[in-house]
Amino acid sequence: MIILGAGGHAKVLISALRMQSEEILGATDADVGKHGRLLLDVPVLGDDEEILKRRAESIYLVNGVGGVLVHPLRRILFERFANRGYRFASVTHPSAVVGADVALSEGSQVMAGAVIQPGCHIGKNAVINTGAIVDHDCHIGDHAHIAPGVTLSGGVRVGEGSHVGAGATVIQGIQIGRNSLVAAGAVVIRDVPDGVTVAGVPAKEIRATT
Ligand code: JB3
Repeated sequence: MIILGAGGHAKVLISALRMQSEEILGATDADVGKHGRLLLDVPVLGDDEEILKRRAESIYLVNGVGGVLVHPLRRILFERFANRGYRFASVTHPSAVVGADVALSEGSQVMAGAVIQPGCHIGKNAVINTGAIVDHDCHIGDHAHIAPGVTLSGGVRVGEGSHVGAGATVIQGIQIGRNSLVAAGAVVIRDVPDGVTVAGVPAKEIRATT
């Protein structure tokens, strides 16, 4: 496995992968100042050219860049390498609880202490971060990020590329559009359209995201 990015999110992933004894060749990073250093015990090999030196079928990639909306680098990296035939591993921390018949898509990441109840779909390259609760029959779109401590009640849909901020609560059956941002701590009791930011209790639209 090779991890893309050598920052905070990558460190958390390395910790999860180590608990499953996965072999990690190294990480890549755009910052030359990190090249040759260690992230935990994993060497930073160089930039993303290090990946292209290896045949797509010979390695799995792990997307170590966490951010979704401010700059959609996480999505860009996933698409750049997936389009060249590279495969992204799905990572689930051993302490996460993943219910029966949950569908985890390519490159999805479920962090420590997260709970995903039955009937959920987690899209490609999506993150269910530390301690988040995703209750039954939720649909999390590709490239979406559910931040630490979020609670999604039953049957919530989160659109592609959206970010639900730390500690937010979304009541049952709500639909959140694509590329939208739910601010940290918000309580969402109405549907959220595409491309907007909502904040507060109850959450209200405060601006367009893009
Ligand atoms: O809130 C939590 C629990 N986690 C946050 C996570 C979701 O997002 C975390 O606190 C941070 O806010 C953020 O983590 P992330 O994405 O690891 O950010 P940072 O620590 O800044 O590391 C990003 C790394 O990606 C940096 O070392 C960049 O140099 C590197 N990078 C930038 N462009 C790149 C590229 N790496 C590769 N391989 N390729 C690039 O094109």
